Amino acid sequence: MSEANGTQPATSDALENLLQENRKFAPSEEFAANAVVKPGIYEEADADHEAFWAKQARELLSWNEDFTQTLDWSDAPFAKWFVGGTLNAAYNALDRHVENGLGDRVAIYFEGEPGDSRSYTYAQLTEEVKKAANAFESLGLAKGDRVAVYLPMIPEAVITMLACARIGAIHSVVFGGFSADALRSRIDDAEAKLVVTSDGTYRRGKPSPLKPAVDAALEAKGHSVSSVVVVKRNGEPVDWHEGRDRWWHEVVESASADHTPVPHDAEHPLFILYTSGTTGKPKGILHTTGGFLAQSAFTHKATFDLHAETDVYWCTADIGWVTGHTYVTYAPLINGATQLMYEGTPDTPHQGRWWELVEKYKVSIMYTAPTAIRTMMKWGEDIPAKFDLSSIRVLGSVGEPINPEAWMWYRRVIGGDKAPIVDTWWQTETGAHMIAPMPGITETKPGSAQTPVPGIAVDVVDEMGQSVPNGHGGYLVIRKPWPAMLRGIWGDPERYKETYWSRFDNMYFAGDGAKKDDDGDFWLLGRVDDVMNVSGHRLSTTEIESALVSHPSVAEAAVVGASDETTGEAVVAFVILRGNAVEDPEIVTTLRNHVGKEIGPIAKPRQILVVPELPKTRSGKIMRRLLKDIAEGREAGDSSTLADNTVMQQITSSLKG
Ligand code: 6R9
Repeated sequence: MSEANGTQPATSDALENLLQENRKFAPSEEFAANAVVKPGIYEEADADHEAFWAKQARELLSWNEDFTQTLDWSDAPFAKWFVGGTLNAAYNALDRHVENGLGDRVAIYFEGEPGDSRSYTYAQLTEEVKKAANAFESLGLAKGDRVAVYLPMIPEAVITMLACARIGAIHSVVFGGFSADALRSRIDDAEAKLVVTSDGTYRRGKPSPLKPAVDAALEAKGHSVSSVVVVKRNGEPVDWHEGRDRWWHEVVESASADHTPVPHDAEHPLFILYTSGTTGKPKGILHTTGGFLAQSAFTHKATFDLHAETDVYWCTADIGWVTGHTYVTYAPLINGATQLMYEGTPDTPHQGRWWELVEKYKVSIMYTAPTAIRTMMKWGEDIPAKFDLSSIRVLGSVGEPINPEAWMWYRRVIGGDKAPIVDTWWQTETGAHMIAPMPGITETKPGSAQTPVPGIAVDVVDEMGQSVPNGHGGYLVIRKPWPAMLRGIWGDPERYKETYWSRFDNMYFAGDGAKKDDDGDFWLLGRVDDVMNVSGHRLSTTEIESALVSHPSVAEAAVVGASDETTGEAVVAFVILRGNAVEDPEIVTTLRNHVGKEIGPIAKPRQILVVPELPKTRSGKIMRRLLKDIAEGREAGDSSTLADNTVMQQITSSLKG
């Protein structure tokens, strides 16, 4: 770990706390007896990991052409899974269930923030996707073209993604909270031909616009977009660009509901999803069809103990993040599950909204993030206590390490002290769960993601890439290719190799620190690189720093993630102002808004501290570790390697003043 980055000290504090944790919760006999996954699965997967995945792929997916080779790793680290196989993702998610007599099963219960609701059976959703596929084709979209999706959490988002998959077009979903600039850079990088958006959505009881950001993104000439399809959601007035813009209800609703899915190669690209890396430029993570779907479907079934006939599943993630891709759009539908989709915020119109929905839809599997759980803890347990949560039988967590207190609260208050908690570690890059308990087998431990998913080879290694013994910490790596692994970074194969495969020989380096406890269970300790995790969302320090220095008032900026009780980490920025800006009393607000505009509101620093200098090593690297000490209210640590060791003194006295 570099001197300049400084997550190490925080990591060892976290370790000490976690070592005190020794509670264990075994599944009840009844749960274990009815569980989808039986003991023995680990041995089966260990015996032959390729055979294991081949079996899952054949059992969980319908192939037009069976594959002839499970894994081709001859061009490592570029993997090919299920070579020679062909299939259609949308057919697997929809048509085949209708053909199998499940057309009347509800696929999606949708609940809008204002309280409107609608539901789609598998038959209805299939019809909508066929219409959307025809509509997109009528706009000139063809196999391999890219589509930017900038939509709120409404069924049209899922319909759009599946319609793309059906055609073989590649979707690139951009989170609705990202700015016009962020949207434009993603449109440009993928050279998207079509944008699908909406007039807007509802946020905290008020209409919130989306279309204006698309208009702003496409204002400057030289882009690749020929059509924009607009879903009418909140009815707010929008500007209209004749010839470019079309209403969804005109093009999609009038399209034919007959559409034959064509089979695509197992390695045909399914989607691109941009994620923050350690440099300023987001990476377009590329996923392909067969492997992604196989591991997604398997993990969704195994980790959540899905009984598709009876369960009601709810993942609270937005489709703008990978969790919304794998565990909202694809896996639940591939598995024929019934799921709930909710548009809004958890506290509108009241802080019990989520629990009201659990009661209303009898949600049995809930999947959310630690930041949400901690927020609910703050609001108080008398709020969920007002609702009937007895339908809940499995609780999932994702996005960041879950602290034992939040884990215990989740289990006791939401899970009625009986529902197993599955803490799932994975990434945009891994595509699907990689470390997670199997709820009918694993004795769960508060705060630990515990065991690699069957068929996944996870390890913790030291600086030299040697596996560490139990009871030790180090870097989290993946030793063998896995079906849902990213196939590359869009347009940049070198960066793919460099980012993930260059730190250790023949191992994928995830960027996370982890520890193995005495039982060999995994405990995740956060990022070891310059990526922050704010409410489960990845933000790059570099990206926010470049946004700050792009403002004319800022000479230099350094950003750190400071621990925050609710959001896990919070963005804290240290800036050196240019001479003429020093006297501006509004400067902090101006800069926060500037970051919001450049990247999106989620990236706005919680705090911006104006300082006279930044601590740097002789080689010019900013020592973020020292800034983190200040941001977290500690005495700054060892500053002996600073080029100028009076700098910390200058900073602290300027902040006091
Ligand atoms: C799925 C998702 C990935 C990063 C990852 C890690 C953190 C995710 C976690 C977790 C501890 C968990 N992370 N799940 N850390 N325990 N259960 O969040 O993908 O947005 O790409 O973030 O999130 O640091 O490296 P993504």
